Amino acid sequence: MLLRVALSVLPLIGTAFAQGGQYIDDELGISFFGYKEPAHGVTYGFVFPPLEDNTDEFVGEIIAPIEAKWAGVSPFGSMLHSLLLVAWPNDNRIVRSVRYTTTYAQPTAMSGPVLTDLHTIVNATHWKWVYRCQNCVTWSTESGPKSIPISEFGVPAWAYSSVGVNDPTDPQSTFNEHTDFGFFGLDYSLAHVSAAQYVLWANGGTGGGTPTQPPTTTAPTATPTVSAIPYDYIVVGTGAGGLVVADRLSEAGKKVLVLERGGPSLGSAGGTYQPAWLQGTSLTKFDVPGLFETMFQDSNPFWWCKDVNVFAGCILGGGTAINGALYWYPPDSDFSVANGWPKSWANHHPYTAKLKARLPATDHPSTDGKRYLMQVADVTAALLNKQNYANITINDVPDWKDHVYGYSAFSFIDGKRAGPIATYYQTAIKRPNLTYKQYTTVLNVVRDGGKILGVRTNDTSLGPDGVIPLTPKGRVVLAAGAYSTPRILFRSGIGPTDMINIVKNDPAAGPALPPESQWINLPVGDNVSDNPSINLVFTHPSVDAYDNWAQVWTAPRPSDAAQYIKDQSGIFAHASPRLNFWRAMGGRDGKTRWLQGTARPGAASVTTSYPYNVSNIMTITTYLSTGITSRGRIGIDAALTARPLVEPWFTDPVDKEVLIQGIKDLLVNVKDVPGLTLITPDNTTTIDDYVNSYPTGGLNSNHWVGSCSIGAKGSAVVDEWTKVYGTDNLFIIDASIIPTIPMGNPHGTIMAMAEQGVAKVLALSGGP
Ligand code: 6FA
Ligand code: ABL
Repeated sequence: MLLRVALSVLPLIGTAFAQGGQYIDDELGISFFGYKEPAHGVTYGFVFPPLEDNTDEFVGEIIAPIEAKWAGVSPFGSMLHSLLLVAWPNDNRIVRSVRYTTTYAQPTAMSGPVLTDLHTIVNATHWKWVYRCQNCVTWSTESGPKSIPISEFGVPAWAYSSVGVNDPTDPQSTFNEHTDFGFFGLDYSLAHVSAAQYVLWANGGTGGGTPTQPPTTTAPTATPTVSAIPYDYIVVGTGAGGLVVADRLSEAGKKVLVLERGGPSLGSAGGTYQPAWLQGTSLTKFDVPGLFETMFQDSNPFWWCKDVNVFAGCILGGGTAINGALYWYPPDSDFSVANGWPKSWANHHPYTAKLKARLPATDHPSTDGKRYLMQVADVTAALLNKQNYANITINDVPDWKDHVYGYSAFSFIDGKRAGPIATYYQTAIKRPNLTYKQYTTVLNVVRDGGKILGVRTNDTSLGPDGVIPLTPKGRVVLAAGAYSTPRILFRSGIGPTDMINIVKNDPAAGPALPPESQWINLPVGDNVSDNPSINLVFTHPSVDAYDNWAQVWTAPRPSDAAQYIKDQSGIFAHASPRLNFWRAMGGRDGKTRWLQGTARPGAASVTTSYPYNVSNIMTITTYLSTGITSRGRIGIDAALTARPLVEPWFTDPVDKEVLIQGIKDLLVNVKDVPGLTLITPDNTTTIDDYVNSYPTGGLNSNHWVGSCSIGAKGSAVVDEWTKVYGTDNLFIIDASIIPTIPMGNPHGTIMAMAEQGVAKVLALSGGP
């Protein structure tokens, strides 16, 4: 049992970590003082005779799921020079011993203590060992006597293994190092019962245990702990929102920890994943715009979040590392009161200006200033010209979104993906007051009522039980995205009761929940929207479908590859889109909805009875945008996978009518553009039938917003400061707080929103 790392040194610095309390063992009616460790579900309990009796003994228990091959506890809290109790099940019995060690090697039998088994249970799901330990409170060591601190606060340690001991029949069996360990706080001064009660239990009796204090099941108060470092701000997630927040908080001099569950993406940030043709360069799949379509074609797509059942990036940059990078400066409507924003948000211009200064848009991303593979833009412009659309530079006039088209604009710099990773992340990571931890997943926030004390992660090297604390006035900012932020909230006891109850039933996540009395009921997951989108596939003899992007990874056209490697110019400097357009539309409900189009070479799928030339295919995706009234709900299932519960597209039939009308209007002039042929849908399918039978998942645009909407108390999740209602110091700055679908593909709006959001967090008094 090598309790390595921190167990020998317990520098009792004041930070927060999981704290135990009183509970009743229902089977035995004994009230123990202890802790149910949430990661593995093992309970460690103790009860002592009256302090003044000074009897040098206690009654203890370990209750473990059957998966626990052995479990141990050090009531003193260290591995060295300490009484260590260890047990495991074998053949329906409990095998146990008291151990001791002076080095980080296998602990061996400890002389002095006397163990008596009081109750042992081994069944299909659990094992339980209730014992009396005499001569166990004080023991002698090489440097004098040591005692469990039975009159004050202690920090017991636990150890757990999923690997069995070498000889389970032998109480002194050797075993490998524990697979996990941690600590919890326990106020031993409260862990005493009357002499009569204690004597009953110490002799195998049961019953009589009554709660004398409300149970504390979670983490909570500021107490002594081990090595975890406290931070002023903990930012969870490095997507479009998180990186802006991390940069601005660290710029303001705060001590910031940024936690990201994924690994590196761009070459400049440590990424290395590249096709053979890029070997010898520092360019990765994520850097090269022309590799965008291969995000959907790769045999090992490690960048997707595996526990979110729509596309979401779990990698440095989040969605901005893997997206099409279409980038629009937000129009005023994106932050208007009419679209659900608090009045204090309406003037977004200063924040968009800050964003532009860091990340200017480009509609000619190739480093030589030329545009490449533009046939699709020409063909689509010819169609739109028949319908009185104006040709503009879209980001020059963000508010003009009716009957306009222009070249696709991107968040690329120097012919490479930039987004927030090549900009905000680069300045943030250089600051000594910012710490970045990748491959670290936040499971829940640790809280005492409305006060957040820290976050619990999957990395136990960062703090006891993976808990990383906040400084006394510290704050957490969640930026884990529209699906993962809600999941963190559910796992923290924040959200609708049905979602928290799913967490409660999960063996790993359930025990980390705060008591039900502290659950905070908020509409997390409601009010979700995403653009419904429909693909229209065409052919035109001028179009080069670029082999539908199928060759760009393994066999790129040699001259294009060479040109890109030379100076990041050419076709590979663009993602697939070439042209975008917008128009406004009235609906029979009197509301205005906007329609967006994106045109690109190639197609995700073709369904047609026409013969067609595959090398000439192109797609116009039509999206219904700002103004949609449909809303859905997202949440988690029993596996804690985040998913749509109510799909958000076309819950209002008027949305569908308007999109159908927009498609029909667009197609009216196809016959007027020589050579342009609509192949999907083909002439055997009406537009109404095509839209009505469209697979619902295919309507997904990956633009999820609204699951933690900003707005008024009672109907929203965060207030105008982006603070979660019912909490003192928990904030959200990501797509989830946006109440209404933005006008364009959203990462520009999300980053501008984050500029304004983090400014508000810094301005809100009471913080660090
Ligand atoms: N938006 C655009 O503006 N233009 C586009 O062209 C565009 N294309 C796409 C696209 O092609 C795809 C396939 C997808 C999925 C999205 C696209 N979007 C596009 C949408 C845009 O990327 C997203 O709207 C935007 O990135 C959302 O920004 P957020 O800040 O709200 O969230 P992210 O998902 O970007 O980042 C969340 C981060 O948190 C990730 O890094 C994730 O790994 C991390 N995370 C999640 N759970 C965590 C946890 N428990 N602990 C620690 N980290 C966690
Ligand atoms: C976006 O904003 C969308 O979220 C993406 O779906 C879209 O990319 C990009 N921008 C670029 O317009 C499409 C790909 O072009 C398709 O090949 C792919 O099938 C689709 O995403 C998947 O959703």
